[in-house]
Amino acid sequence: MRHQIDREEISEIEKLTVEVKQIASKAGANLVGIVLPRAIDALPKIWVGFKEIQDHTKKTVDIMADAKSIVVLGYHIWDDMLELAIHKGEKWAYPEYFAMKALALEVVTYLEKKGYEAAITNSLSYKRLAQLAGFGNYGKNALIINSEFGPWMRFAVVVTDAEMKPDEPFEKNLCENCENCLIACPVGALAPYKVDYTKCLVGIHLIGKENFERSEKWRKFEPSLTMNSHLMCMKCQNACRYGREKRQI
Ligand code: B12
Repeated sequence: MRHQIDREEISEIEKLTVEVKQIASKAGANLVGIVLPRAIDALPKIWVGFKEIQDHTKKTVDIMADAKSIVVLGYHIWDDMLELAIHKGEKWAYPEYFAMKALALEVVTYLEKKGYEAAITNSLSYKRLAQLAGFGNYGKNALIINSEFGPWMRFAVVVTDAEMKPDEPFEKNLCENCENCLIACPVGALAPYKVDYTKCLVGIHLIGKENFERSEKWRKFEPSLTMNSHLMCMKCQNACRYGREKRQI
């Protein structure tokens, strides 16, 4: 009898896992993976220390006491136009992240309708979660590299008390001896597996380290299309040998 109950429970878990993955894919996710809270919580917290985020990444239990699964969503950046940054004074808006939020909300709504607790979080390391979800490896450009989409992926994360079947972590190193990204960075912000945000052009904008708007030197890497917008530097992503075919659609 006990054996039968266990099997029923497992099939419920598997059924929900399939359903959530289908909902997310229908909403536009290109990759969906499940990570168990204990897998990420076993790793030490990371100091982010970037702009207003003067904090460590959190443990899943700090976000939801009874968390049982983490849904990791990957969204393909198929065109440079998605790399738009639009500013309003000190604040910045990114269309790619609006898309990610809408996607994550679909998953939250679905789980809540089923009676589970679900919350979008920004306080866990997305890159670690993406590797644990099996999406790709932590690359020399400090981005997750997927064999199909390359680094052209953005992530969103939903923590839930619903039990789901975890995916296997990604274990290969796709970079091998390649250092294209390190060479391509126009400001020398990359060392293998590390980005210096005080040098990275994307970071410089955000921390206002120098008067970027007047800095013609870097303008060519971040062209302005309108009064309040520019495309974020993509040199390290463009240099990657993975994901190029998928951008020509
Ligand atoms: C702060 C931040 C930035 C800062 C600082 C970057 C940084 N230091 O990580 C700045 C503004 C510079 C930045 C720039 C960009 N970012 Co950013 N950023 C973030 C944010 C909010 C936090 C990242 C963080 O915790 N950094 C702190 C550092 C210390 O963490 P870490 O790199 O994970 O550190 C660990 C690793 O280095 C690891 N490690 C070191 N060596 C090795 C080697 C191996 C083999 C392994 C496995 C691990 C490993 O050990 C460290 C400690 O444990 C995340 C969102 C999130 N919630 O996670 C997005 C995020 C990382 N950014 C992202 C992107 C896309 C970008 C940009 C391309 C700009 C853009 N278009 O959005 C550029 C790319 C610059 C680059 N080459 O990395 C994506 C990454 C997608 C991907 N494919 O990986 C994220 C996940 C946002 C998202 N929603 O998708 N970003």
